[in-house]
Amino acid sequence: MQMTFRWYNNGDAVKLEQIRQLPYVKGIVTAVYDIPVGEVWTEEAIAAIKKPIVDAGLTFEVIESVPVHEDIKLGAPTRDALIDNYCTTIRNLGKAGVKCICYNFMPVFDWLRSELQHPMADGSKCLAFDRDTVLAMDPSVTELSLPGWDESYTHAELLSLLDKYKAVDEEKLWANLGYFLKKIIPVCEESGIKMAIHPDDPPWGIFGLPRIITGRDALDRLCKTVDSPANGITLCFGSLGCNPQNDMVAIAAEFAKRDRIPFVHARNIYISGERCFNETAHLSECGSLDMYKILEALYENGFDGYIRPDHGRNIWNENGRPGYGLYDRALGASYVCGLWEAIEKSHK
Ligand code: CS2
Ligand code: MN
Repeated sequence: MQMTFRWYNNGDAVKLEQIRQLPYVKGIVTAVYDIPVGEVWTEEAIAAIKKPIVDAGLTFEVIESVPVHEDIKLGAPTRDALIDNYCTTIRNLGKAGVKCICYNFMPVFDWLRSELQHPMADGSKCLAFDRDTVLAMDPSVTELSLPGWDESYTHAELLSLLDKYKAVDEEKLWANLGYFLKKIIPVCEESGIKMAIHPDDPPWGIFGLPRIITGRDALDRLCKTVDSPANGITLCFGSLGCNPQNDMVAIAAEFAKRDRIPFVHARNIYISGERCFNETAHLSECGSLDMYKILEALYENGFDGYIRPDHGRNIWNENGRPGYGLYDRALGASYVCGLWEAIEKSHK
């Protein structure tokens, strides 16, 4: 297991000097943010983000994310050229020593929440999802902006994208994912890279958009689509775990055993109702997930990939990027490393 920490390069209020003082964090998870989606990440652009990380004594082995252009998800005629660019980016990342690429295949939106600063009883703030509040923000019927997304799209762009997806149901999205994977996985194999698809967050369809990476059967189908260890998953506890039907301990055990988990996002959430949840401190007793049991299932089934703490709360008045401040993620990483040490030593 290698503990890592997500860092948004020089644009991040959290500094590498701070991260390097967390002795259990060995590596950085980052991305090139200034190249438009669909274009090639050049060797120069990759070298520029890598340098400060290795200079700080941290590893540069995990990318989150190389975003997938909407035309690939839509299966548009332009997709072949875009997939060629994606393959070139994979090759360039492989040359720079990257071993794992996290990505997602969610149409239009990545994660969705109703609130980014949900007040908790102890004065901390967290990301929360309330089903009715989110449904009331449907961009096709209101002008309301979705928390976290108002800078990514204009209202007109959103409407046009939502319109294009009317022709893409779940099966079509699976077909488009399969088309993409069949082209990129051989390139990953040559480049020493494992792809790690991030589950849909939350794992159910929203605003009529299909979402397919939602639970155990979907992960099984994904693995079978291209049967290679390079075609893996990011086991994001909080994304899958907010559907109580997803047995996270069983999922962790099964896919670690199948050697398909190169990357783990350790996050706890509290399920407060049907399709309602809020994020919590990482500690098991704070949320609905048994972090110890999930990590133990990973350990017992041979997991030896990368882990990072996912989404922290906003504590101590930090006011960081939603989910990505320093303090609560640092506490989360420490907690996960503590659990891991205990699991390791009790299994000797
Ligand atoms: C992340 C995702 O912040 C988060 O919720 O887990 O945004 C993740 O980076 C992407 O889905 C991966 O492509
Ligand atoms: Mn995640």
